[in-house]
Amino acid sequence: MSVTEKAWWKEKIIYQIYPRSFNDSNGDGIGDLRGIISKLDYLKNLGVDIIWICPIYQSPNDDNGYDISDYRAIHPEFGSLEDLEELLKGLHDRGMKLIMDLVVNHTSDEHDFFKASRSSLDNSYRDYYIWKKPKPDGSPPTNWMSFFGGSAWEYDEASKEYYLHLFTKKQPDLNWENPKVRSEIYDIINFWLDKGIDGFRLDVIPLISKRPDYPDATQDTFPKVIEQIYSNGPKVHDYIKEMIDKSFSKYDVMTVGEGPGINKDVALQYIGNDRKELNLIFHLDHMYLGQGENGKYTPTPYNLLDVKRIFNEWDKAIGDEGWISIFMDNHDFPRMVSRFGNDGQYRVKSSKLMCMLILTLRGTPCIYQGSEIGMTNVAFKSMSEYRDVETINFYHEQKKLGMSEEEFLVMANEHGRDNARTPMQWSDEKNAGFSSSDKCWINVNPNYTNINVEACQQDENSVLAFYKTMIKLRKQVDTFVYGQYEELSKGHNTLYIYRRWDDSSEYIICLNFSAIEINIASYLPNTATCVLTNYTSTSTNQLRAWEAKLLRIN
Ligand code: ISL
Ligand code: CA
Repeated sequence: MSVTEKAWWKEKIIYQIYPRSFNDSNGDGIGDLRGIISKLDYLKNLGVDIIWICPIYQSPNDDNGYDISDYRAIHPEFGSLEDLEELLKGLHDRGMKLIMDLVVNHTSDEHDFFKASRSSLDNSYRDYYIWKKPKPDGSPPTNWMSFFGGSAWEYDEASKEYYLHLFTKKQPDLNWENPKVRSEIYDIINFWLDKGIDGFRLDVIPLISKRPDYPDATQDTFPKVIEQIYSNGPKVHDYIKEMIDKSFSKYDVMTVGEGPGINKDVALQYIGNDRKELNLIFHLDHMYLGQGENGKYTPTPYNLLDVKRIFNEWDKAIGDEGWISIFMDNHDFPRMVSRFGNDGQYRVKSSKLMCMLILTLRGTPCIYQGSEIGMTNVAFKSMSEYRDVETINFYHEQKKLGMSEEEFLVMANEHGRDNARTPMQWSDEKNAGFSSSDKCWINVNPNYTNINVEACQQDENSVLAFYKTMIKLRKQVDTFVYGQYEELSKGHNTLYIYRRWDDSSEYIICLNFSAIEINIASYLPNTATCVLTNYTSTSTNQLRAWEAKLLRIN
């Protein structure tokens, strides 16, 4: 049997915090660092170890902090540097770790670098960003589309050139070809690592190297365009290696790359043990399922077979040579119980099923805030409730094409990023206990009266209780971390049954992604004992509606 190298970041469990929506300590309607500090015991008790916190730096918030105007300053709405240091100490005192978000493909257009860069053609910061002349007819240099709709090029009247922004026009892409840019970035990374943080999640890291010939996009879906044009440029590995060499290698920290466009065929170039690049990645193949020509607002159908195929192919492609994170949602995608489970009648059952899935697949689990209580998509009633720039931009585009608000809302309520960004539901009190303010930055999901942490804590069969049990189990049994993986239910469109095994033990995980009860005897050996199910009683060979069963093979 082949052997996987051991590492602390393979054995621990990541919990992702979206700070604006986690907990508001001072009643201004915006979550903040002191709000997180006051929930550290909750997190410890849940059993998670690595807290990844989305950007908290100075930012005009065009993309909620993913547009940074000062990398060394904390945004006052989140608190101060002292608060961050206290948070870090609070985590370390509890034996937990902190990783921050590093967004260095682009800055805010309000960053001093960009202000200088756009000020004139001969400013010394001009080539910190990517400027190109228009085509002879005045149109943008390429047909590239931004991730958030419209052209990825913005015309600058003063200098008569376009600058590149793969995201919003307030997020100009840095020019990594320029060694001065790279060295500024390494200084920023070291500034934070010197404070003692435990690593970074590297935002859109495969996008930092651009194709020098700037080819037009020709693929027919947006995820394919990402692979063809935006991701995995020719120098990306030189840059990552240099970054590791100049900063990360000097510290015992983890690096997790966010990987739009990193497919299974190129993954090992980033995470292969021999490459000395990133520790692990969040690949987005399963998240991008269903995206058509212009992305999520031109949807295409998919099903469980596609999800399983992606997990199977990735596991095979990586083997013992590298490592990934396992997650089914984050701040950019709908809530996993609404997307892959059943958030109606079977919300509790299917939330537990999703929990068993992410905690028993092969890779470091990442739990997004609120999943542990089964939070769902929100179904806003009006576009005025939406805050996300992506949703709003696409709305304006679709409106021009004749779509009504009602029609667009149906799509936004299914695909929009704000589904995951409504405030954490702590209790059935005002604003779900998230904030004492009369107005939160985004509305609370009205289902908080029923779905909240306090209610879960009073119920021994709650989603939260199930998470705690699964987290303990994952940590007790090495097989779930390092063991091999194989799907047993290939070709079945509602069953996901797989085994995890090593020299010491073997488990079979049986997940029913439907409300139809089914006999699974043909998948099981005679010697299976049930360790855990999301039902209160056990049943031998039947898998009931949305049942998740963990079996030990003796
Ligand atoms: O959000 C997405 C789909 O709706 C993704 O395509 C997302 O844009 C992509 O995964 C990159 O995401 C990251 O960088 C963005 C930021 O808006 C996201 O929040 C972040 O996770 C730009 O910094
Ligand atoms: Ca606040």
